[in-house]
Amino acid sequence: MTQLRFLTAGESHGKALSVIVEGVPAGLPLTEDYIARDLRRRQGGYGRSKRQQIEEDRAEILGGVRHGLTLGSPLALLIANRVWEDWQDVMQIGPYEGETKKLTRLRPGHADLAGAMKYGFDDARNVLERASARETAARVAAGAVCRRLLEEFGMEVHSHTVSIGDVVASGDGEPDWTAVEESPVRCADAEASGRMVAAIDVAREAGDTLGGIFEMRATGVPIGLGSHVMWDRKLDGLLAQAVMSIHAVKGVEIGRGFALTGTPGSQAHDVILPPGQWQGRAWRRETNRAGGLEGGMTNGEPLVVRGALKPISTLSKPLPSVDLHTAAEIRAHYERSDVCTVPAAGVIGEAMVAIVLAGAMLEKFAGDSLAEMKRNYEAYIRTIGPRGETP
Ligand code: EPS
Repeated sequence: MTQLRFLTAGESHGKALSVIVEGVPAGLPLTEDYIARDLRRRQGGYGRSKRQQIEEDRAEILGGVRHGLTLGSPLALLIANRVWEDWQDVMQIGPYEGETKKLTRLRPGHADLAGAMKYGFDDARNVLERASARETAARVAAGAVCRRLLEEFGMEVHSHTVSIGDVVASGDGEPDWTAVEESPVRCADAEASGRMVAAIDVAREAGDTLGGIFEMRATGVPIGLGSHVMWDRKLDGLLAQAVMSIHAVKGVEIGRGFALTGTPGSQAHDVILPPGQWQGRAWRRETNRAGGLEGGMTNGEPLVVRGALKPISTLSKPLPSVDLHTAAEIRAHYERSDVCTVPAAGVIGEAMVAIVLAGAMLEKFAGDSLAEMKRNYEAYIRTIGPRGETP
């Protein structure tokens, strides 16, 4: 059984989102304010819909914490949906006497059609309510808990926007994280940031949407998380699944991933430096093209994972489609929508990376309490020098 697991529940316009996180060790300091910071970051970013002006996401801790410290029991978190006030009829939980309008104008690119076929629905609302990326608020709350755990081991997870539409940020390597957080599109390149905002304005004006690429970077990651021995223990595979599961993601890349395919092997790998150049940390590399992962394991370099987000499928100038009931040609459904969610996707990506890393840390340094986990971690760290020096 995995050491750490989480489950989310709740519909986009239902009463609330909820999440249970199980496997967090006892003794971890955790507050609602800490989780709120990431929830706020997820709601930001230029190009979001009016929905974000309605919601003010905050996770209430319902269980698993006492006097500011986790108990080792499951954490239960609740995020209210403010829109619920206006959706109580449409989303009523008990049997409904009246008529609510069925949603039948299928949106190409959304889960509407396949979901309705699979679950036997004649109302696509039953699909879209859960397929909605609103669910990522619950993931980000779970991710914040995991981030808190990782911090105890000196690990940090950041993200930034690499591209939106055809505007690509310049610069390689670690961006200035303060500049990222200050940018309306979470991009450290100020000039590209301005052009991204302009591109979003053009798309909005045209009734269109924009996708892009977001990148997560985790630092302080110890060597040896994950494993080479079995396919479902490889950390790169677990990270790929986690990031791919974010709504609208169509591609995941680790390190220089796709670009390496056009590079000879002599220039594709990360030379292992001699101890004289280690600067305080064992086994330094000259470069980090592998994105901190070799053989399905972390190699001590920063983890670099990218996600490719397709443009949002709900368009204010809807695409041609057909009706779910009659198959008549119509235009797809539109109520309101985001124009671009790449900045938010980075924050969600951080959460997914933090969740996978926390799981890998718990697998390797298992402990029922944070103190026990730290003892296991420190004992391992003492063993990772050159074998001739290992105690
Ligand atoms: C979404 C549609 C929009 C987004 C929503 C995701 O919601 P609504 O239909 O209420 O305008 O705003 O994202 C969020 C609510 C959120 O918090 O991220 C979709 O169809 O995926």
